[in-house]
Amino acid sequence: MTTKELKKFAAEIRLWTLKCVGSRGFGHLGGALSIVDTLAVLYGGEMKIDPENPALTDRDKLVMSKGHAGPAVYAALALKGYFDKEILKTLNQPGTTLPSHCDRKLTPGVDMTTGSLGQGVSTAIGLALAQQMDGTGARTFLVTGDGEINEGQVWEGALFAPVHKLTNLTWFVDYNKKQLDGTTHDIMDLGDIAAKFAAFGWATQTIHGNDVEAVSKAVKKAKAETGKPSCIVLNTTKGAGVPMVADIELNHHIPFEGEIFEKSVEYIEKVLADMAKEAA
Ligand SMILES: Cc1ncc(C[n+]2csc(CCOP(=O)(O)OP(=O)(O)O)c2C)c(N)n1
Repeated sequence: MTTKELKKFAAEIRLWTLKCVGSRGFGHLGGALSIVDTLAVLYGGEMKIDPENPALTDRDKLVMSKGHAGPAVYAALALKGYFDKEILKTLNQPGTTLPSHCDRKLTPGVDMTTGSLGQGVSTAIGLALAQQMDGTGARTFLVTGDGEINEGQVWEGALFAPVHKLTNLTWFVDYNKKQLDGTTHDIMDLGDIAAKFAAFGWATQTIHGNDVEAVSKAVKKAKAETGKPSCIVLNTTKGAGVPMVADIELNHHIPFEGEIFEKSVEYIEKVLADMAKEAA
């Protein structure tokens, strides 16, 4: 996809993330929106996948370790054709295939069950190691939150991957500077994240994580890396792309119905309409 197409895809993911969470009336919207541009780049072409065949054995895999960002993943999957977009409006309802947190057994296209923060690092490393042993050339992409990397388990994985030269593993840290009930600075300051990963033996990049062009370049660079796994620190905004959500100070899990829902959808629909006008 071109940069313009990626921007449009990101806006569409945002729109359907809003509709998905809006159907339930509340949800983890801030951290879902901050990671949308990375999802747009990955599902927009950087990941080797086949929506017609979600179980393709040598596919690339995504582990959304911050599993509460499920609605953004589901929106990307629906837009890629894994399932009907209307299913997005069944989020967390009884019998749904879309629980609030990612579940690989329920949702076509979801590669790993997540939600217990920190654990996705270990499972992503297992997947990457297996891909390497199989020699298919497939890759694993891992997304953690910044609050999530307060978990001790994460740092065992950070140590393991470079030792085992998992060059097929790319770890995105969604550095939106907020966690559940405050800032990462106030709760347990992370210091220089990239420097910590570099010290563990990772190839590191720190980029603007809500800029599809920057994410796209960074993923290509990570793919070209030899001998080291890659960590991409994404400088993002919690609620990115939707001011009605980004402007709420504590926007981790918010009520999302009525006026805020309508204004947010209206906002993104206008973004998409402006893009269409510009393209015409
Ligand atoms: C092991 C574990 N402890 C606590 C929680 C509850 N919880 C869900 S999201 C969250 C905050 C995560 O913050 P961050 O990783 O920064 O996510 P983001 O801001 O990107 O949404 C917490 C504490 C959990 N899911 N798993």
